[in-house]
Amino acid sequence: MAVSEVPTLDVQRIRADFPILEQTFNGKPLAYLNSAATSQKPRQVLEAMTAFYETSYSNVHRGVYALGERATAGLEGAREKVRAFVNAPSEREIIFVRNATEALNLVAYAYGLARLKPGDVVLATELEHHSNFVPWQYVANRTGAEFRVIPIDDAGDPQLDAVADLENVKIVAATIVSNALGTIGDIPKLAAWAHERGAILVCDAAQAAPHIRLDVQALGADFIAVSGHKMCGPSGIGFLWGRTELLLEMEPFLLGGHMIRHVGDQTTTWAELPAKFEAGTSPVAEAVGLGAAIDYLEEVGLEAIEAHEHALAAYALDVLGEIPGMKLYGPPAERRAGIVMFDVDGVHPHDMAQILDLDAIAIRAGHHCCQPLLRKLDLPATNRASFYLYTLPEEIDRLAAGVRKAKELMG
Ligand code: C6P
Repeated sequence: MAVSEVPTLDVQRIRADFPILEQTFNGKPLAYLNSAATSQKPRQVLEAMTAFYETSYSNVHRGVYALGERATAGLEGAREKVRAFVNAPSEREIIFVRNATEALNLVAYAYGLARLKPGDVVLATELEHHSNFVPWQYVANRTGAEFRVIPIDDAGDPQLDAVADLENVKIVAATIVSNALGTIGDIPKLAAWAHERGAILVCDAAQAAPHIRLDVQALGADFIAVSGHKMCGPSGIGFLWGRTELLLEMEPFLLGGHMIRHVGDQTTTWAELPAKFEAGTSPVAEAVGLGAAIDYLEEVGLEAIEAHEHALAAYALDVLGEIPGMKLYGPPAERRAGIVMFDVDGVHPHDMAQILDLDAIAIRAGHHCCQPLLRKLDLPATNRASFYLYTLPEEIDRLAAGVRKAKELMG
């Protein structure tokens, strides 16, 4: 193994926290290289959820009894952890949702659909995951606004000159970290560009929150959307952060219990933030799990995780780059999270993933929910390996050996 940079993480000690990684498939240890799809969960998160269910579970904000208060404290304690995690000015700006997709739809419907009109322009980058592309395309079509795509260069950076002359830009949608190329975007620059035009910037932080330190006050975006399951938390919970003034102006997205102040026969008034956007029974145990995941990531250190991923990305680009017929996409390692998208001459990406699976190496094949990007690259599908705090360089060696084997088999 020839990793020259960091890893400052004690990866073996971290791996001991992840029971799932102890398994073998086909008699071989699991090399889970698909963390961008979803991360694995440490014991600390699983135990926090079990303990919560065993001692504190109840509905929240409703029961006037001790157990209900305990459950409410669990939910609201998690909200405070999320607030601190992204350095939001207020807990009222943290809205719990199911995942980043729901957070982005919330903004598209409650902000976009309500405000856009013919003549307005909505921009999304060519790098976007469908979750930060399709909702904007849809609300633009519904309102008569124009939907335009910001082209990107080979590193994944948006080419703002191409859209600089557009007038009436109202919304710019951009990812902080690409799930396909791994590119870490320059969000403060993009926020300044959007704000100069009187537009808001809606950021997809699904791949950023797990891997790099986020500070919403320094980023300058107006909304960010996060999924808990990609950052060591459970599935079924994510969050939207938005500026108070925008959240206050917006109409609700989902209607029903908990989000009301007064229900009259003809009209209803809305609860305060964040309840206005949290209709129905909250994902309470999931929030507790997300809070435990944040504690876990903070204890390991986001900066150490990011450095570890840069080192792994650099190593992967080196060892995969030596394979004949290998095509690698995206920016240099220091500008990307632990994500490497590749394509090998003569081996279909789905065959590649299946052959690697025989050696218990799990990677993703397909369009990665980024059809606009794949169209630009003129490819129907690629492979993607993605790393996290528990990934070992040896697993990347196994990936490279598996890719060579697949080439021989298919060649
Ligand atoms: N990307 C991947 O394999 P949800 O499904 O709502 O938790 O996350 C959606 C999403 C939004 N933005 C980005 C940048 C993402 O990467 C994802 C999820 C997974 O790349 C599944 S398609």
